[in-house]
Amino acid sequence: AAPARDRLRIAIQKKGRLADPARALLTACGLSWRESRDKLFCFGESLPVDLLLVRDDDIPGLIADGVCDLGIVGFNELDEQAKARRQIGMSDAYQSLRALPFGDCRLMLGIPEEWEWSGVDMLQGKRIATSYPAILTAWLAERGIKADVVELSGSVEIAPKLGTADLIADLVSSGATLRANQLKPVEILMESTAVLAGPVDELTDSRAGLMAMLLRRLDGINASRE
Ligand code: PRT
Ligand code: ZN
Repeated sequence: AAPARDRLRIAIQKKGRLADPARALLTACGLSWRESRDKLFCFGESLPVDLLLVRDDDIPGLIADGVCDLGIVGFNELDEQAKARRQIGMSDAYQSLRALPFGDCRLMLGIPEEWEWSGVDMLQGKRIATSYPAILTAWLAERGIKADVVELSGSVEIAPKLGTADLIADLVSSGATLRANQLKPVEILMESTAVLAGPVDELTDSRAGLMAMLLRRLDGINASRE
């Protein structure tokens, strides 16, 4: 187990879609920070709750390793890394504690506009580009489909045009990116929102009380929104 600490550490995205809403939500929970110049670490002032500003991809691992106690991350990223861990026989190290009211998107299959979608069987033998190989692999296996999963870290939507894949599985919100690349959405693999993630094992030191208080405040904010 990680050593006892008396300050809670929350990882949020440094830059990107979830950075501002995550910070705004934590501010609404009554947290405030003394900004550090490098802005990687923000020291909590109103409460002993510090922020770590990182890439979203790093958040599940930081919780798994006990470096951070909580994180705000897309469920898509959390689940991708959870599935990847399971595929290599590792145990679950984090979980989603609360769904949050931002970061909504869908992980969808996008096929060339000129294809006529006749169902998942037409995926047999195809090459599918994605940044979510573990989710896609599990989804294909559940349906008994053998396809090549082509892992790309970015610019997934141009893979069909480049000839590196036949179709893609990527996040979609408005659908404009698919359209701009002459692709159309045909199948939802996952609905996602930002989530507050935490460890599977409960904390036992003074951080437990801080975490419980934060969750109560969060639930209060969510309830007043409804
Ligand atoms: O630098 P870092 O690694 O932290 O950031 P990142 O580039 O990996 O993540 P970022 O900021 O792009 O997204 C963070 C999280 O926001 C994702 O993990 C999702 O949970 C959530 N989210 C919500 C989205 C979208 N909507 C979204 N539309 N993430 C990405 N997109 C991309 C999508 O990949 C595609 O390229 O936007 C494009 C599609 O958008 P539409 O509106 O054209 O359909
Ligand atoms: Zn990322």
